[in-house]
Amino acid sequence: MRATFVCLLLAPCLIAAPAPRMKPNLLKNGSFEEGRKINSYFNINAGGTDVTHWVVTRGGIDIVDRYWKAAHGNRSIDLHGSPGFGGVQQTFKTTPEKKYTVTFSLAANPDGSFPKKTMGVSAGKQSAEFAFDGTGKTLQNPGWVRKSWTFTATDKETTLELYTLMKNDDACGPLIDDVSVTEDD
Ligand SMILES: [Ca+2]
Repeated sequence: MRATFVCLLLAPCLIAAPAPRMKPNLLKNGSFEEGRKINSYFNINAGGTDVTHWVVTRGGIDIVDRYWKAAHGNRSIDLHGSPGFGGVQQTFKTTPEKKYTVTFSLAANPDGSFPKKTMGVSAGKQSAEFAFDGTGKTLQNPGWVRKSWTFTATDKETTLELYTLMKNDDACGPLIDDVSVTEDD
C-alpha cells in the first residue's frame, strides 16, 4: 500500500515536469535538403537560388547530394564551386540587442589537394573565422565537426553568410551542413 501511495503522489509531478525546450531554428532549409533535383553535385554561381531559401554569394558553390556523406540528411554544400570561391547567405528576423547562436557542421572536400580549409561566418558587420583539417578524411567519413558562434543583432533583420576564406583548391573547399540560428536566453 505504501508503494502505491508513493507512486500516486509522484505521478502528477513527473507529468508536470517541464520538457527541455527546443529553440526554433530561425533559418529555413538549414540542412540544404530542399532544392532542385541534382545528380551527385551541381555548381551554382553568385546570385543563384537553386538551394531553397539560400542565395549564393561571391564566386560559386556546389550543392552535393550523397557524393560524400552529409552531416545531416543527404545534401551538403562545398563552398568552392566547379570551380569558384563562394558562400551562401540567408536573411531572417532578429531583435536588436539580442544575442543569437549560429551552429553548423564543418568538414573539407576529401578530393582536394590542400586538406586544411578556412572559412568565415558573418552576421551583419560581425564575423568569425573557422578552420578544419581534413587530412586523412574520406568521402565516407568527411569527419564533420560542430562549430558555433554567437553574435548580437543590431537590426530587425540579419543576413547570415557562410563563405570560404581560401584562395587555392578552387574546386574543393570547406564543406558546410546543418546550419541553425537560435535566439539566446
Ligand atoms: Ca544536409
